[in-house]
Amino acid sequence: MDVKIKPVTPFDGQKPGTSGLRKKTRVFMEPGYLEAFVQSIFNAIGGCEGKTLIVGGDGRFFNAEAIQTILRMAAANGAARCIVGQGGLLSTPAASNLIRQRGTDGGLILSASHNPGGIDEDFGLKYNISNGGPAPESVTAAIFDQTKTLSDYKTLEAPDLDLTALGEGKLGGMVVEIVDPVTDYAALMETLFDFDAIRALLTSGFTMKFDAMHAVTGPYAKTILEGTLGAPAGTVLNGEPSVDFGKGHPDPNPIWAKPLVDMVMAADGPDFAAASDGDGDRNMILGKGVYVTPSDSLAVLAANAHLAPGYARGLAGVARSMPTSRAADRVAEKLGIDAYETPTGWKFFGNLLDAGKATLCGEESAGTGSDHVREKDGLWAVLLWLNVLAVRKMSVAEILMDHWKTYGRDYYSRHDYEAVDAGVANAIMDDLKAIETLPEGIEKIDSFSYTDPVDGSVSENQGMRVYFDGGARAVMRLSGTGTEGATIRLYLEQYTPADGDLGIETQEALTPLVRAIDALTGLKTRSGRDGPDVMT
Ligand code: VG1
Ligand code: CO
Repeated sequence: MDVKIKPVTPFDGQKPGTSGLRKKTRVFMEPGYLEAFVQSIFNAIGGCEGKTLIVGGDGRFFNAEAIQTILRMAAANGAARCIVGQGGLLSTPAASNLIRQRGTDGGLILSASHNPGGIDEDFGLKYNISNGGPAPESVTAAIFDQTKTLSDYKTLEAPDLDLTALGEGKLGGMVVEIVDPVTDYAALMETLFDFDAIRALLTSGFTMKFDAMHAVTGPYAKTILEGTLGAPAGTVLNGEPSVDFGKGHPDPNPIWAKPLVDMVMAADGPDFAAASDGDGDRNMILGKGVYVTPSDSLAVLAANAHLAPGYARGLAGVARSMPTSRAADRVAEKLGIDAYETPTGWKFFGNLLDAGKATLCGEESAGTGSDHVREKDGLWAVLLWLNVLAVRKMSVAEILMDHWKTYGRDYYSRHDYEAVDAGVANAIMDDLKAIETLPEGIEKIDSFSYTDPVDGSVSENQGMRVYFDGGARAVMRLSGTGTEGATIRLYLEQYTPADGDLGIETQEALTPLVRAIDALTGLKTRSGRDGPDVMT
């Protein structure tokens, strides 16, 4: 085997963010850039000698080339085996599942998730540990440390491998096993849900659409929904993965998945619709005439999960990221189970899931998941919703109203100010932190700090929380997944009890909060914007 040691000068800024390293594709394509980051991962995990790794990605531009580079480097670093999704494809939850099912040491997932793909768009890479979850902060910090001092990387002089044929091949001393990306994941779903009940629903005249947004879930959704569950052909929209996601944003929210939203809002629209993102870990849930906010979706699923076989035993606890609305906490309280509030990013749920403290987890950013893997899981959320709909025999709108009439409603929206000058964004955050005298109507302002209840690790500065008199809350934090300037995220939440007005239009219900935050921070003036770029 012809191992080459190649010198490399450290690159600035290879610091993993909320979910791995995300940069412009052209940055990842700079000579040595990807290699430096991959070698830093390998060094940080104590080398690759004898290890087995899962490798796959969302199929975006540069996915195929990057996988070849990673495989050569894994072989040169002494890995025993790499298990790769056919064609280089693996959804993030499917990769997490394979890491667990195959008992591997970890995996490398190539994705920039919901960010657009293409040579002038975004690329990303993250490392997941042996529990199947994103590397925790201790590991990402070690990776970042390595990137600062790296002097060389190891690779192999070898031609590209054919990733299209299933089965085993060799790259130097390393076995490369190409697996179908869907099979194991689909089998896992079948253990969790009542497929017979869902099949009966989907063949009863109930109509649904699933928008794969030209991203990785197309093959998964076609196999499971149209194949196993008998939904008619054409249920899955935009089901062919493409390197640039059909030039769209593969982001399942009312802005980027507007055609789907328009469809369910029409009188002749489907009973149920859903979408997933670039790498298949996010979900958007819609019913005829309604959009279910991700925070509400988590709460509804927590209240109804026991209706699916995989959760019939009940839930151990529910965890949500801090900016996610407190709707799930109300369900946990009623169920008499623990509710956890973690920083943004799925890596913070890993310990709670491993320790059996939480069964369901969710984020306001369209991420929902459970202890079946260690990532959020878009199709899983869709199947759980379908299972609940099949059992309760109610529409999505009825289930939502019934939920609010039981628990009250947390009006909720996130406002994003994208590509803001980083200096301005940081100053807005710093000034908010420095406020000493609370203006009238504000009860408390604090900076969220999290102590992991399992390993005691502390994560500080995870976002500013503003609590208003009367129970409303606003959260402000800077995005850790962007690739241009800073994105300010403003999360707004107003609770109305079960006997209050449950039918107000969301943005209208939140207008007073928006005004109060603007008065407090000068957000619009200072960012030079009339309003947010995106509201979800
Ligand atoms: C965003 C979301 C966060 C999510 C993360 C990764 O992070 O807010 O909830 O975990 O993306 O999701 P940030 O730091 O930009 O707010 V994905 O589907 O992009 O891997
Ligand atoms: Co994603």
